Amino acid sequence: MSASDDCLFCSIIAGRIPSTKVYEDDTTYAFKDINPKAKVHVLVVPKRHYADVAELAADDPAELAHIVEVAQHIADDAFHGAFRLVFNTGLDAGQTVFHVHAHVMTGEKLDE
Ligand code: DGP
Repeated sequence: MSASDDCLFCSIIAGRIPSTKVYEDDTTYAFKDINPKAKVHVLVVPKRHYADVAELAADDPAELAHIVEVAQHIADDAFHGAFRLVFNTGLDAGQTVFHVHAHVMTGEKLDE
């Protein structure tokens, strides 16, 4: 779970790679997805490096709960509190960046 220089999202959190910040606090960073799948599509990540949501849940469940709170705040602002939360976990589930990230999709009525 150590942060690595070659982790894309560690580089974004550190500001070495630009991103459009939506929210930040001591433990958590949120930024717009580069390839949005909804009107509002934000990635919420812990600043500490964990490969996926299972690793985060095992080591720091409070941070996982906090990520859900941040998602709720984003949706409260964007779309009366309604949102979709997705954690792709594992290559075969479509995970491409191995720093855990919640996809928060909101801002419009979503397909079922
Ligand atoms: P996943 O497939 O679940 O690992 O999602 C990775 C997401 O990360 C994908 O929706 C696109 C997004 N993404 C990849 N590279 C960048 C980047 O450099 N900047 C931003 N803002 N998003 C990125």
